Amino acid sequence: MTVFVTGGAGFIGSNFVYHQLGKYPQERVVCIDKLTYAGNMRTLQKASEHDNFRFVKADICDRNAIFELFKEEKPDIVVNFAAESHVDRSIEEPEVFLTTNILGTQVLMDACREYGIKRFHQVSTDEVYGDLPLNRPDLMFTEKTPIHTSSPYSASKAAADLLVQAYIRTFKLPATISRCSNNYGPFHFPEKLIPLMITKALADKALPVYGKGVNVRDWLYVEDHCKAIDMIIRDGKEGEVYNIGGHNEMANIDIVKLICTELGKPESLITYVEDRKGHDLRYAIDPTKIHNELGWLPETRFADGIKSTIQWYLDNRAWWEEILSGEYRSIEL
Ligand code: NAD
Ligand code: TDX
Repeated sequence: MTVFVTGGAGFIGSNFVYHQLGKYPQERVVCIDKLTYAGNMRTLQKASEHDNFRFVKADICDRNAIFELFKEEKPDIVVNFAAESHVDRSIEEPEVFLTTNILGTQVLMDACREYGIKRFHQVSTDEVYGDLPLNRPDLMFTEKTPIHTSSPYSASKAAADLLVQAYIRTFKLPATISRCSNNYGPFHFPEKLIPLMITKALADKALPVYGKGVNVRDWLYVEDHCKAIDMIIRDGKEGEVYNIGGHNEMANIDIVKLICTELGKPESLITYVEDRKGHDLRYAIDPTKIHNELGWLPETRFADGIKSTIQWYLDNRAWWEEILSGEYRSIEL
């Protein structure tokens, strides 16, 4: 069995690489990553010591390179994590989001059609459903919630989802889609809320909270996401969408205060800054389908996951300091 993991030098993709190599050491994992600012070879250092792991630097939009790799490796399963993933960057510069997130997905699916595949899995996001009001805790996103996007990022992910569904129907591509809530855990790039606040607090720098900090996200420990994807690619039904979420809604400000408490830093570091344009109010995933069909349940309680994540950033200072200094861009393994 050969599994292609695109975007495996990023946050969730790398956690998935380690999950696969740990659980199925006899299977081959080929990581394809362009190494944008979000990709980091240091993250894959341990993986690269594994006999069944191969890293290929390539852009998923590069049709020739991708087709060549499919021809050579004949993957059984492709899991597409590769994407531009940061909402704020999509507001500043939308174009690369459309190129990578939509056209890159198309190239991968065309290669799957050309060379044959057991399963193509698209890693999507809860952001394709738009947002929910803060005063209606009874509402949640199900797989039937209409697509309704807010940012160029979420619009590009939704466009990719529609394209995957078109390939499923038109070309009978054996594909699945998962839409997950906010992840946290090791190797999270320090531009996203949790790692940004941890690394800034450790340096006694201001903690920039957008607006009033009341926006709510549904946080899931990254390993639980990886386990869910593993279940979907092996036992999930072709053509289906699966929501993945932790039933763990938290307001941003409460997360930032918790990080201050855990690190023994004063809340006076918190600085309220201009709100994100089009800022989604609340995300909440209903994961009933994946629970009923595949038996998946989140295993890590937020109280434990956030503690071990903070500890990981304390134990792995070199990893994020190399990012802050920019040195990580020139690492070769
Ligand atoms: P990330 O930004 O940490 O990593 C993205 C990776 O993709 C990087 O290694 C980058 O180098 C690579 N990449 C970017 N453009 C590429 C291209 N054209 N060709 C090849 N590689 C390319 O992102 P992440 O947080 O790990 O997210 C992974 C996936 O999960 C994304 O598709 C994202 O939309 C989705 N997702 C993320 C979250 C979250 O909370 N982080 C939640 C739900 C869904
Ligand atoms: O400095 C900040 N201050 C702040 O208040 C940052 C970076 C964020 N925020 C707020 C904005 C959001 O309400 O924190 C919340 C979380 O922000 P991000 O970490 O940027 O994540 P979000 O916008 O929720 O998107 C994430 O979850 C869905 C991922 O980045 C996406 O890739 C995923 O699809």
